[in-house]
Amino acid sequence: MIDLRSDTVTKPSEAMRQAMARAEVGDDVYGEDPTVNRLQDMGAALVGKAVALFVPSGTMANQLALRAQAQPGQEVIVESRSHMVRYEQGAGGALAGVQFHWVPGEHGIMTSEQVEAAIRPKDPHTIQTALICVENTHNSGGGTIYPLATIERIGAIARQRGLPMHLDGARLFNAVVATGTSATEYAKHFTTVSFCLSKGLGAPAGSLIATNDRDMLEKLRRFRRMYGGGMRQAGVLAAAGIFALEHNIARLKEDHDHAKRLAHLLAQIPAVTLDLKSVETNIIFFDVKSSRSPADLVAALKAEGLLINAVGGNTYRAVTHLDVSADDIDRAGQIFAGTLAK
Ligand code: TLP
Repeated sequence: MIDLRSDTVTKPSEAMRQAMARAEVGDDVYGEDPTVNRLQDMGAALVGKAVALFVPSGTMANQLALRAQAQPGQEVIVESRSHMVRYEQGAGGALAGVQFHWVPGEHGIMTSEQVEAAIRPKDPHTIQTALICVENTHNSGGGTIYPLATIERIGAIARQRGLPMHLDGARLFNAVVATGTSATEYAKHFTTVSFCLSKGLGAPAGSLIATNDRDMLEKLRRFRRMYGGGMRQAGVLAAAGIFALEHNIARLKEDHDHAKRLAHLLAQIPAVTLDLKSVETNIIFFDVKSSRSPADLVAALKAEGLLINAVGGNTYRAVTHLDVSADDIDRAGQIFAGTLAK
């Protein structure tokens, strides 16, 4: 089966499993797991921050960032199709008690003018803005990369208005590899930066949230405990994260090349509408005109050995990752064309 539903489906390689099996562990709620501590130090250094916290998921990293940097009843600026809006089960409202101020970006990218206009005035009637969030790369935007200049402009506005910023960098390293801009350069405008080990980097679970502010780290640690994310001998998972950071960053380029190749194959199919320029990293969104319903088309593709996600309307998502080869990509193109021709 060629599984292009997400880069979350990657399975730990044999070498990664060996690193996990050998991991030295301790109780991480006491701060005593040496492998977790090493991963946190590595992760912080990679994004140019002083400290980082290992958490079970990207969702928890985002939620801790919201909980630690906004008060219930305050407002958080987010892009309207961001993961925090679409895919976190309303946790921003349910757990942090914040209201989201949605900004509709182009392919998920907000402009600094839009962000500035969304900041609330400091008058006694108006809800108060607490935090600005940016998602890079932007998942629902199509794996799109924030131009560094846009982040710099948003950062300058945030500083001027005294607002912290959080980066949902679930796929930050895809942006890094695609542009050559360092993670530190992207991260320096943000108070908190999260990135996932369990997407294209290939670890089975885990994310890191990094900051320069040690008081912030302690807040994040308290809220991690509150949210049930304090793990014990988590070094077994952290070892997979270390392996991922050591071996799987540069190879993300292969995933990007595969995505471009697949996009090119799909775009040749008459029933498919796909903007080739929109494919910047490892995520492809496209529309299909078909007499089948999306569920039926997904099932028909599955029967031929290809998994993709229908994401609403006539739109579909395919994501490349380290468990798909160049041959798989060609095969996926053939399956798609063959199934739509039937
Ligand atoms: N995204 C998943 C699904 O939840 C949609 C996927 O298959 O793409 N931020 C961004 C930008 C993400 O894309 C995701 C996962 C997360 C956060 C959350 O990560 P996890 O799944 O570890 O909670």
